[in-house]
Amino acid sequence: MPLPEEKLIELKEICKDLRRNILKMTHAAASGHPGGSLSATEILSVLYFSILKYDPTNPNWHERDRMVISKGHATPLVYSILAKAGYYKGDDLLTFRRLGSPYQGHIDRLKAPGIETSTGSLGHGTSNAVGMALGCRLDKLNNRIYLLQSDGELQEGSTWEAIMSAAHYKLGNLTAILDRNRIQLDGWTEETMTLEPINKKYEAFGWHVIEIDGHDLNQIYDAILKTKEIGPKENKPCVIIAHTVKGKGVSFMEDEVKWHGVAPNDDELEKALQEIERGS
Ligand SMILES: Cc1ncc(C[n+]2csc(CCOP(=O)(O)OP(=O)(O)O)c2C)c(N)n1
Repeated sequence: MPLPEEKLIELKEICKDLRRNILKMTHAAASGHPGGSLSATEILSVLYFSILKYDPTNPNWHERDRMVISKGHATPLVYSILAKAGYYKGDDLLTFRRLGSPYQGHIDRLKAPGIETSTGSLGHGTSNAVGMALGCRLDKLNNRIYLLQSDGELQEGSTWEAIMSAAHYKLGNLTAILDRNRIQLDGWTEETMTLEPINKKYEAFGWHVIEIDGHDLNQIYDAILKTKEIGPKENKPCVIIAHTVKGKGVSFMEDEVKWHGVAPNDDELEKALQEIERGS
């Protein structure tokens, strides 16, 4: 099912705004992770503004959906989106990565409201999400657990233990979205440690798999709705393999390994903001 036209327009504007913030925050901090924030912008925008059940005035609302961000370095995106969702005023986002700021370089659930679980050490989010899915099922909650995974962290063995247990426990309330941007910290995943065929691996582990263009808002929305139906019907966890581009939206950052963890300087910021403005 496609997004309503008005929603689609709204989400496109939100994505532009988030991209501006990602660039400004990393520029102000002179450090951070723009590449993997820009690749996941559409995924998290659809989740936070069309799918997830939450209440920013009551972050611990028991019935909420759980959103686990396993790629805990994508902080410029996560804080920008939580500010937009109403968790923070957002006027202090430029304190990002400063001593004492709630907006630390890796997400910390004790510092910033709306963070479901602290991550940053890769390979922990999937097992956290599995535990939450089991807990919510025990509590008979009518909610879902969403998990944003990175492709680099599929090289962590603990991730596959969690993937195996999700299928064993028939966690139909769990949807993972894999940000398949093909680049990790200092190289292409397939050169560093081959991951493919990812779809067959998930299938072999008992998951339902959907593959999409991870920058197409309609495809993201439609795929998530499908997992909400298929998961509980087949008693299976679902994964959406979202094919994305690291650094998406800024021509000189796209598909460039360097921009995993480097901040733009003054000139680069200006050029990048102009590109975002033009929507090119
Ligand atoms: C256990 C662990 N080892 C190493 C690192 C250092 N590190 C930070 S990000 C990263 C990889 C980034 O690639 P990916 O996980 O695919 O993230 P994305 O491209 O989506 O930003 C690594 C190895 C880490 N955070 N955790």
